[in-house]
Amino acid sequence: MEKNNASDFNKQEAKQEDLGLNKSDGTNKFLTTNQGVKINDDNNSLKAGERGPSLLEDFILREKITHFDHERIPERIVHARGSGAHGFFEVTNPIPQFTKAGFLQHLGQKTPVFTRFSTVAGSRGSTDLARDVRGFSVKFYTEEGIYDFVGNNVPVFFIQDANKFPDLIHAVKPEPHNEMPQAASAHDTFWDFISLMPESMHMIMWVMSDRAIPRSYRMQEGFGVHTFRFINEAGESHFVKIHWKPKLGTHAVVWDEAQKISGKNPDFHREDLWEAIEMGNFPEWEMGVQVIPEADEHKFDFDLLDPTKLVPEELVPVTIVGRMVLNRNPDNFFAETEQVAFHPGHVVPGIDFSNDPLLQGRLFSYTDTQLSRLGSPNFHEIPINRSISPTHNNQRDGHMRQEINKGRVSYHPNSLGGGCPYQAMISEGGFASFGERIEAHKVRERSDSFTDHFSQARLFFDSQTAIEQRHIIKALRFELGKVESAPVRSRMLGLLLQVSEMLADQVAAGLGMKVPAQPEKPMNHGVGADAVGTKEPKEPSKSNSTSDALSMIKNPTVTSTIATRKIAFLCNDGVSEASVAAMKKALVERDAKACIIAPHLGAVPTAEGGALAADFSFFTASSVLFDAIFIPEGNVQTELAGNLDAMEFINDAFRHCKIIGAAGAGAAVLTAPQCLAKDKSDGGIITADASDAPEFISNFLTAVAGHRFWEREEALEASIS
Ligand code: HDD
Repeated sequence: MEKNNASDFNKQEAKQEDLGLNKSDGTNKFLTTNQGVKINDDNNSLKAGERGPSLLEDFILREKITHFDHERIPERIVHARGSGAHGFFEVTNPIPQFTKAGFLQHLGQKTPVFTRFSTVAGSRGSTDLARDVRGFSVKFYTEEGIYDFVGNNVPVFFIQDANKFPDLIHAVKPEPHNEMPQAASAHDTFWDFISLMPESMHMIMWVMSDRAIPRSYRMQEGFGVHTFRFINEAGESHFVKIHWKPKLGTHAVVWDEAQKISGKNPDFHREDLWEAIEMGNFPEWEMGVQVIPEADEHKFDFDLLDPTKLVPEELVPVTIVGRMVLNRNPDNFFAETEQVAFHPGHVVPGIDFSNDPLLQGRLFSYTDTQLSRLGSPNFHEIPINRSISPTHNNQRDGHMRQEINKGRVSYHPNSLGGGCPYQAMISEGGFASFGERIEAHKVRERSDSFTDHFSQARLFFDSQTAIEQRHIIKALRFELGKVESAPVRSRMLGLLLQVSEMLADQVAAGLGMKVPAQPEKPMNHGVGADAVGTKEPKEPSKSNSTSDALSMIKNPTVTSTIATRKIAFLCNDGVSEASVAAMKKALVERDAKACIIAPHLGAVPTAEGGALAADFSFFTASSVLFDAIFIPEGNVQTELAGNLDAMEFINDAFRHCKIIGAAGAGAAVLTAPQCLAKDKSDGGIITADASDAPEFISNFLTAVAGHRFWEREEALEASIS
């Protein structure tokens, strides 16, 4: 389709205009059949008499039911559950020295994008808060065609070779005999597989960390995982790792909270993304690159082609090149978010692949999966997938073909069509693969440089704060605690031992087991003695290095903003309107949201004789859906202590290390015998005699900006074991 000229690409609306060609709105229109015939009665089927049988002749009924019967398509085999949004990518630091990709050349240049976030293991209707990796995919509608970034919120992967992907996914999905558990890795088949795959150990550290339970899609990093190549105008190649850093910082919830959110609001992340965009709080990330010259390929003590390894930011810093802003929700979930089809093989000139064997396998898988999911090789014609740069080739026909190709010529070379469409020279933007020199034997083998499975797992664990390490230990205790097979648990302890003795000991203590003296040989090296193509894992390096960028708490991307945070105001009848108003004003000024939670919906009478409108009742809301709580002043606030739901609200907030602000009689609620916070005042509990006490509000806001008061957790469980 010939729709856009080059200047259109500099405005974000280019893709919206393109989608507009397919948009439909029934407002003030007649109801019709799909053939355009106006319908006179959409309530009754055609029958032989009022009480008689329906007639086969009823084409209106048949069309409606037939369409309905076919409304579902197969869900994605992985990443089935997800949410997407439109936006733009803007260059803030052009990098023509590294890549000739047209969309990265000029300062201020904008490219429309559609971005989808997802969980991996669960079905389409599963909870957002599963412990899982999050998919992070960005479709760039560039002037030179579609570029898809298809990454995760974790920079490494479980396996090194795409050949193991079906095994990994079979192991983590619900078990095949009884289809349980849904959206969870805490079951035998997953840990059986992992315990036999030492290469997964680095990824396991990430997935057991709080990275796997993000507070929001808007508060997580993104990583391309593989090493890719950038090719510049001179044809020079640089290896590159792509990062996304969220403007709101990288934050997580705690596991008990995640499980409760899954019950209270399984759409928590979906709703959060949708609401933020609707409210004009557009989520934003910076895109950065770690660039490594070809000549430095072998400079590291790990292999750049190994997807279970990251390049520490201390070794190669991340250079920020642009920002992505998501500023528009889809009009139709199915048409856009469900039908969007990403593919790491959708690249533009200036971006190329490395020989990472996981990436190489992915390059096959993604088109193949769209054929069964979307049903036709014409999936690129679905509006959300359609390039806004012109497409012309000799591919024809197939299910649901939309394009009407003119002329008698559908082959190349041809003379009857004047040789058209014609090939583009490289200087005209034609894509040419990087001419890497390869001289090799055909083998089914892994390089020796892929055999160090533990050093970076250790690097990750050692880089975490004590709080984060405790969360990893608890996650492993939970997950392995759900595993019935003792040999699987024991084998896992053997692997953990090679990451950290402390980690293995602590997990073992939680499981009531002993760490095996010797790590058990993985089955593919031992029990199945004829196994081929695998190698003994290397001893981990003994270096005690750490990387602050790997810790969410130490990570420099943590910001101190409270923008878009949700604060629950616990209000009994008789609450002080002035106290509510003062705190609300301060929050709104900083783009945070205040929600009134009361014993009932409707009007909450205030001490001043007015009324506040309750957003939720204690029955419909829960602390886990908010970032912090505030208990305003008001004479009858102490009665909240007698409300079981209100106390559960406060106790959960305390347990999850949330900031609790309370003023006047509101603060008295915290001294009730049934309150976990009783006698446990800490830096996360901000109280004052009155809301207008000096510094009270600003102290509360500063504490909320710190996300959680983690030290409380230490006090709650004096010892992990
Ligand atoms: Fe994959 C979907 C990310 C390895 C095969 N993958 C999919 C999505 C993301 C990723 C974000 C969802 C895209 C969307 O929102 O529609 N996948 C990754 C990452 C990997 C990875 C970061 C490792 C670094 N994937 C991987 C391998 C294979 C696949 C090794 C197969 C050999 N992935 C698929 C797939 C999916 C998919 C089956 C399912 C739906 C789809 O592609 O469109 O083809």
